[in-house]
Amino acid sequence: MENKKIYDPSIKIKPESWHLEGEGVVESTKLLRQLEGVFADVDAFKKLHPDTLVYNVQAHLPVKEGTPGGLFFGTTVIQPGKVGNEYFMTRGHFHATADRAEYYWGVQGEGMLILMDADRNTWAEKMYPGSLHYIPGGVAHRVANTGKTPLIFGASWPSDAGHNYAEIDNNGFSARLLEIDGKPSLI
Ligand code: S6P
Ligand code: ZN
Repeated sequence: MENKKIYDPSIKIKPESWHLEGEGVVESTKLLRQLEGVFADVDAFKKLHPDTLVYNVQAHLPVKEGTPGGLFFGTTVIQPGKVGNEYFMTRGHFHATADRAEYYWGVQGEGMLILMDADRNTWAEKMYPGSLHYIPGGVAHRVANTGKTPLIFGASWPSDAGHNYAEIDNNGFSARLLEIDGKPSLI
């Protein structure tokens, strides 16, 4: 950076969709077939098209993953849908550096942030435009879209947090968010 020079930011967020545009944005998508074993109802899972889009993530990673002191920023869009009576949701994870915290916030749509501590106590917080969620270190997090439109949420997390997916892949959360009598319930 040059002394006294005024710059345009190298990255921008679209005001409505929170779509990220600019340098260093990485994108990934999760199709249903990449979420085998995540949903409880195996028969319902097999009946859906394996290429169904469940969610996509954009992330701005200005430093190398693992660098202490940096921050990452992301936008996740989860499509509406269910596998049986279980809402479309993210895979969910603890952080690899377990004590690292994260913020999530609701941008569009309706959903639920599902949280589980190291003792496997599971609870949830409602997500909607403007909801803000502090996820303490040591708490696994997953988001479900409980609405009829795409759920968009933002996230920011430390660049040395990393992801521990194995714990959730192997043991899941201790409760699932199911639609019971038309309403989301943790079962
Ligand atoms: C990263 C942050 C989010 C998630 C994204 C997808 O720490 O929590 O960007 O990666 O919402 O969820 P998951 O569980 O598939 O990584
Ligand atoms: Zn995280």
